[in-house]
Amino acid sequence: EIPETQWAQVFEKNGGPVEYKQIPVPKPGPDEVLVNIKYSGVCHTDLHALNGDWPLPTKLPLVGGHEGAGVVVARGELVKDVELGEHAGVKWLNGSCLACDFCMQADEPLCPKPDLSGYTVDGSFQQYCIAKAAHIARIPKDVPLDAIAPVLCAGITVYKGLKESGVRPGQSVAIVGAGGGLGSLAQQYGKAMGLKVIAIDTGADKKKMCLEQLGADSFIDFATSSNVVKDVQAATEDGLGPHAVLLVAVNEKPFQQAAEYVRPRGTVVCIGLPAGAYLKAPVFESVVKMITIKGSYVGNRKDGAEAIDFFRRGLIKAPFQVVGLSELQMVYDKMRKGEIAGRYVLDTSK
Ligand code: 8ID
Ligand code: ZN
Ligand code: ZN
Repeated sequence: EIPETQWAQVFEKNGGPVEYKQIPVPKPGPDEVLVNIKYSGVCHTDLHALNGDWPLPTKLPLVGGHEGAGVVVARGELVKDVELGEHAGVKWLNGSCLACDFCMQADEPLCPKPDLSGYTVDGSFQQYCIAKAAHIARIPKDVPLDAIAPVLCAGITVYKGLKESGVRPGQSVAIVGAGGGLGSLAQQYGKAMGLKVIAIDTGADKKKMCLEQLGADSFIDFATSSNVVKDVQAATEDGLGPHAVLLVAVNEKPFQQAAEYVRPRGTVVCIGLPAGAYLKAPVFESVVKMITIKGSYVGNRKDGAEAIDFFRRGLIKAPFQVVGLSELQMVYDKMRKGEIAGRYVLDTSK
């Protein structure tokens, strides 16, 4: 029995506030499923959407959220291969056309007509959420729904980013923004892939988490370091810098600095999306070091399945804190101040 109404976090205009209130439970279309969301991670992207940070308008009013983990409770008439009761994840890519040049090559994040959860369509900060059946993440029943929620965006994104970097086992990666949601998972995926991890962020809590819980080989505090470039290079065995840099910070500065410390022939992967930011790199060093600078945007369905499988095999353990869906505003307040080590996960039942 699916109820007529449900609890959700909704905002009417960019800038907020977010309002915890009752709204109708949506009905899935022919190619869609309805997922009873049990837990949803809170990604910094949700805050960008609320702020209206990006040159892409959001739906309004909007239910945010795109790390939703739950149970399929209804399906449209065209959906044959998803059973009621199955565990499923609602990801950033809620749907794509599956017919364009990019979708046909499994590059569906590049689809020109995507549905984006918690951005162009209502997302997972509600108890019942719709997703295109073709795009849901399949979550094995032995995987806990609270812990897997952050994997559905943060995990998939950093896993894809590491693959895009071309880095190989035994090589080194600098994770910039290591103490946040994406950064903490990036360290775990990096470790699982056999990489040496240099974590860059700030504060004693994040330092402790990176070194003691996430397995970073070294930690550089960007706020207290007198020379981040030198410190990052010094953290590699031969002093020549890391093979790859994953930029997951919400700040322009490191996007203008990474090219200076990345290793010759190395790759800088841009993932974080600070508002209005520009990349910058010195032409001379970029040329004579033969570096690559690229962007990476979530992952395709297969990346998602692989990222979940890493978790299922016990390779991914990143800290998260569970609070009620009703407490989203508190999470945003902490996120704005950069006070979150790891991820917050919302329990939609309270
Ligand atoms: O597909 C994508 N490209 C994608 C997917 C998901 C998220 C991109 N994102 C984007 C988000 O929109 C956001 O801009 O990645 C960024 C990071 O998301 P998050 O991990 O959810 O944010 P967070 O938990 O707030 O962590 C950010 C961390 O960056 C650190 C902060 O201290 C925080 O721990 N940081 C900052 I701000 N400035 C830094 C600096 N100069 C820094 N760390 C190192 N150096
Ligand atoms: Zn996200
Ligand atoms: Zn498409």
